[in-house]
Parts: sequence; C-alpha cells; structure tokens
Amino acid sequence: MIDLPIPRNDIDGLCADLDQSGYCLVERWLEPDAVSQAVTAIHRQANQTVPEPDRLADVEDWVIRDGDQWVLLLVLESELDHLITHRPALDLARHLLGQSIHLSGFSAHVVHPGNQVMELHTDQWWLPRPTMPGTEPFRPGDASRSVAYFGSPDPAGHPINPAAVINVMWALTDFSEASGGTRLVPGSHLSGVEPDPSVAWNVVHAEVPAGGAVIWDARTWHASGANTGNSARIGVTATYCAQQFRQLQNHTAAIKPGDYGALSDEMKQLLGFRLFSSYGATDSFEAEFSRPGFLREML
Ligand SMILES: O=C(O)CCC(=O)C(=O)O
Repeated sequence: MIDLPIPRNDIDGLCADLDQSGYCLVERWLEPDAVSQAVTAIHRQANQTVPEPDRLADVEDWVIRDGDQWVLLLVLESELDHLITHRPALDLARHLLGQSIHLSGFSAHVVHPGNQVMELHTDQWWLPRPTMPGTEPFRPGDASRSVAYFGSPDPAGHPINPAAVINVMWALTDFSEASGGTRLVPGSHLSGVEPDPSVAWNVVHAEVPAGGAVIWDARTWHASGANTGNSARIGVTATYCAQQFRQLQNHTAAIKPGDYGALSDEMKQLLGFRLFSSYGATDSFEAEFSRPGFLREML
C-alpha cells in the first residue's frame, strides 16, 4: 500500500509523489492576485461567442458539452503566460520527460455544476506499446482512441512505455470531490494499459485550494469529476510533451507574425519552434529555430 500524495510545495516531495503514484498535488504556487487575474482572462475568452479575429488561431476556441467547457489555445494571454514558464512546474515536467520539452496544449477546463462525469483515460493512448517479436505489432499509424488495451491498474510485469507527456493543471478555484476535482487512480501509470470504461475503478479525488495544482503523468488513469456544487470549477492545464511528439495544439501555426519576434527563446522552444536534429525544419536544417513561411518573408 503506497502513501497517497498530499498537497505540498517542495519539488523533491512532489517529484517523489509523481514517481510513486503517477500524480502529485501542489498546495499553493500562485498568490490570490495571480489567481484572480487568471480567472478574469479565462472568463474573457470563455464568454465570447466567436473567436476574436485578430487572436491566435482559426480553431474552435471553446466547446461546451455536457457541462464541460474547454477554452483552447490560451498562449500569449498576458495573465496566463507565466503559468507556462513557471520554474517549479517546468522542473517537474523535466524530471519526468527530460530536458527538451514542448508545450503540447494550454487550455482551461471549466467544469460546470451538473456536468456529465468524464470517463477515465490516459493522455498518451497514441503511443505504440512494446510488443514481443513474432506477435502482432501495434502499428503507429493505426493509433486511435477506439483502439485501447484494457487491463488492471496494477504495475505491469513486462516493459512499458515511459511517460511522454505531463499535465500541470492549475486550480483557479478550489478543487474537491464536490466541485468536480480531478479523479485519479494512484499507481496506474505503471500499468501500461488503459482503463476499461465498463469497470467502476477505485479513484481518489484531487483536493487542492485555488492557487495549487494537480499534476499527472499522462499514463495515469484520470478524468474530471462530477461538480455537485453551485459554481464552476476552473482549471488551466499546461500540457508538456517530449520534443519528438506531436503537440495537442498547433502552436507554431497559431502564432501571428507580429507575435513571433517578441517570443523569448524559451517560449520559442516550448511552442515548438526549436529544431530537433533537423526535425521541424522549415528552411535551413542548421537553423536553431524554424520560421513558418509567412515569417520568412517578413523577418
Ligand atoms: O479537468 C480535469 O480535472 C481533468 C481533465 C482531463 O482529464 C484531461 O485534460 O485529460
């Protein structure tokens, strides 16, 4: 029986919880002012009915389904960007994934009262599983959400994939069982399989105050909970992936020409502009950062 993570702020303890349980809980990394500014930014984006034409991207900007609201592509929102480059959060991400990482996605998940509970899942279902020579291979190009390998959440007795992704979900309101805090299956990151949705697995409910965070290894079985309260639960997730994986949101395409020049090298790296041994090139294979075609003409 493992000790379940409790909310804390020290990196060593958080790393140990992440390794052991597949998730960790941050008690408070954000001051109340930063929380309220972030909430204002989320409301500003979420309450619009059409995407601002001069904002980032030509993608569906929010989706509300069964009480779940996603506010997508939040990069370059001034009240939120500091969450992406938050040093301890990046330290934890690099502890799990290694040094060269990208921001895979940056979105708010607003869980409204009376929402429909999400099914447990992992966030790297697309990564081919190790297979024994001579057995039917998992073809990477056939990966889809409907091709899942179910099993128990116990540690596998055979090699499994490393974590390729980590989620840092910032709590902008209190997370509790009643507010729809993230549900997690401790230890399931070592199972190498996905949760069978027809089974009622034992879960823990992440409980952290506003200003804290829930951080999980993408292999960990998880989902949001049921909000039985009377106000929305707001989380903002910075998802990081190792540099060789495709990002959830296409940040390199979403950046406006005028914004590219103002990005710090760290932000260019995180958004996916830094070349990885020629991968991601748009012009010279030797360039440090790639530039989309329209930027090559402008800069
Ligand atoms: O909103 C949450 O608590 C969890 C969201 C989730 O499952 C996900 O982003 O994959």
